[in-house]
Amino acid sequence: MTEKKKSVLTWGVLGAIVVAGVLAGRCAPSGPKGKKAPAASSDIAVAAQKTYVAPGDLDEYYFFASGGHSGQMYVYGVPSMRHLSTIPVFTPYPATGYGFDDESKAMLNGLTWGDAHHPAPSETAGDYDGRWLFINDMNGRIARIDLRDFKTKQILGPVANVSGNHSGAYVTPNTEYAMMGSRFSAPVPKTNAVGIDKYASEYKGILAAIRIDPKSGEMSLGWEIVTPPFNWDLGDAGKKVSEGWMFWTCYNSERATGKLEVTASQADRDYIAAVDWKAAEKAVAEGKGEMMGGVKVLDPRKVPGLMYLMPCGKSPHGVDVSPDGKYIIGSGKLQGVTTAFNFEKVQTAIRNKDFSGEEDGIPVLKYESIKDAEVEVGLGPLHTQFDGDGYAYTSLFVDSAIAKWKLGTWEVVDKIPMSYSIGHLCAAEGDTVSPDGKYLVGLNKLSHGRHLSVGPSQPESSQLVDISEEKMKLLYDAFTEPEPHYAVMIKADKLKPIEVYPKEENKHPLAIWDVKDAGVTRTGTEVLAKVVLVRSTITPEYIEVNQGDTVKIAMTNIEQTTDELHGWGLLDYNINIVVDPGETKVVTFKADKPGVFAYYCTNFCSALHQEMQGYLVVKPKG
Ligand code: K7E
Ligand code: CUA
Repeated sequence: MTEKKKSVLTWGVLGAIVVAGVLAGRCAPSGPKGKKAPAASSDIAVAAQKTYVAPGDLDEYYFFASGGHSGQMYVYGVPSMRHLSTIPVFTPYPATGYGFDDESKAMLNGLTWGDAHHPAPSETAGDYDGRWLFINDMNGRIARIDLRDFKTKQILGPVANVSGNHSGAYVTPNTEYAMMGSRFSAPVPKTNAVGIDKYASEYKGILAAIRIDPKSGEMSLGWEIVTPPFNWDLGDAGKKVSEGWMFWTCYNSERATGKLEVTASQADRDYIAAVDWKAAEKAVAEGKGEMMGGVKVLDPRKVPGLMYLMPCGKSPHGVDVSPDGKYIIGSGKLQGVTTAFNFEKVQTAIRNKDFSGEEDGIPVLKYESIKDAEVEVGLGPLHTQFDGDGYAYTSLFVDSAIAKWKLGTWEVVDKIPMSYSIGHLCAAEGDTVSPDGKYLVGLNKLSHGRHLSVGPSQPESSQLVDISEEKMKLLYDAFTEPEPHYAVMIKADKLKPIEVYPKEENKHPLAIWDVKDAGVTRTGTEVLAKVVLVRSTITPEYIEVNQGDTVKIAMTNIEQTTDELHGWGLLDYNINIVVDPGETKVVTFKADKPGVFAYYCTNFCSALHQEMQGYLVVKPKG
């Protein structure tokens, strides 16, 4: 290869990073396209080297991004920002057959979408332990993904009384609880259809805790707290010195209805709720909760010490607890500062009854007494993440930038523009007791022409930032499907996913491991077909039933080889199953359409994949 060709090739590789723009000037989203200031080529070369993961090499981190209203979870590698996998959670996903087989269909329970915002890995002593990943759905649900196989294992909810569960799924430092909350206060119970004119008095906010079994990860209803009709927005669990407490932000403490962008911004301050969850546990154990919709609901008026309100800049969004648990960071999202509240001062104010008022009997702590600093981060602070060196990183929606500042000295030391309009941000293990620093991803709401046009439905942009040095440096632009809100970054070596389901672990009652056990049995109008999937045959290759029969197909992929998935797609019946190696899946349906219908393996598995097919014959009724 000539030198010239080589350099052209190198620049081809680097081109992708050029687009990322180490430049990223603060061009307004409406600015002219394709006119970007040239970056210094040395910066580009450094960025390229830092993000380039050579063929065969592996990324250093897993990056789990919520899929927003796609209802899914996207998995990327960092620093390459390559999309590795999509984990369907609240939405059927034909690629993995999710939502088609009996089990996943039952889990979705008729709902075909969700709005998933905040993933939360399980923690032990405040650190990611690599076992599970929880994620909220606005529709009052929470899901658990098992990180052993990257599959959704449980969906809990819709949980009674919760309306618009935005403020989850933050978990406590030893995964005792995940959090929930009502963004849209409603009558409790919701079936009590009181008119909106009674909003201020009859509508109620709900904060909720979902119990997690420490061995199995199984979620169950914990308890709820009934609150004034605020809009509970985000949450975080206390850690270390603040362990045992949960925090939630709210907007609209005005209890207004209609034109909220104006009416809910009248007061100077809204609140961060501070809830002593150990006190909640105790109160529930003492029988102080009232059973409503199958869950114990606590009234803070009847449980003194349960809940306090910390005044915060108006209309706050995120609330984030520092790695040592000392500071609670909350920002009015219309302001230019973020407040660092001091947990010890909160405790002192509680002891001294240093209150400035109350809301329906819930004491409001005095702002001046509990804050340590107002940090001048810039306009529109939303969310904060941390590194291991005592720095905090706050996303600025209005400024479209990230501010880096020091905990304790409150000095803003650096800023980097984001393209464009950053929402959440995610640092490596940046919400744990021991953040890694290194990488930070800005989860931007707009991508705005920094990619080939794909029509009006544009992707979002996620920008990778190097935070290993004093100055933040933009490394890479990745484009993602809508819509990551929050994401978490986990050190890759913490996860040890399996690649096949070991045969000896498959305890499914309908599993078979030998083609001679495959076949069809009938009990009245119920037909059971035990099916073996293995390269390159579906056994049996012919299934005959009568119109009106209930047909149950139990298929086992008897492969024990990595990546040897098989599918079972049944034409005209809208059935699409994908079975991983060593797995058994069941689908039950009514054979209501007479005729001959082909089924075939949908997942390319061998040179003779095309031959992996069969027929379902449905004989018409007499
Ligand atoms: Cu988009 Cu956490 Cu739902 Cu902030 S949330 S940006
Ligand atoms: Cu099995 Cu394709």
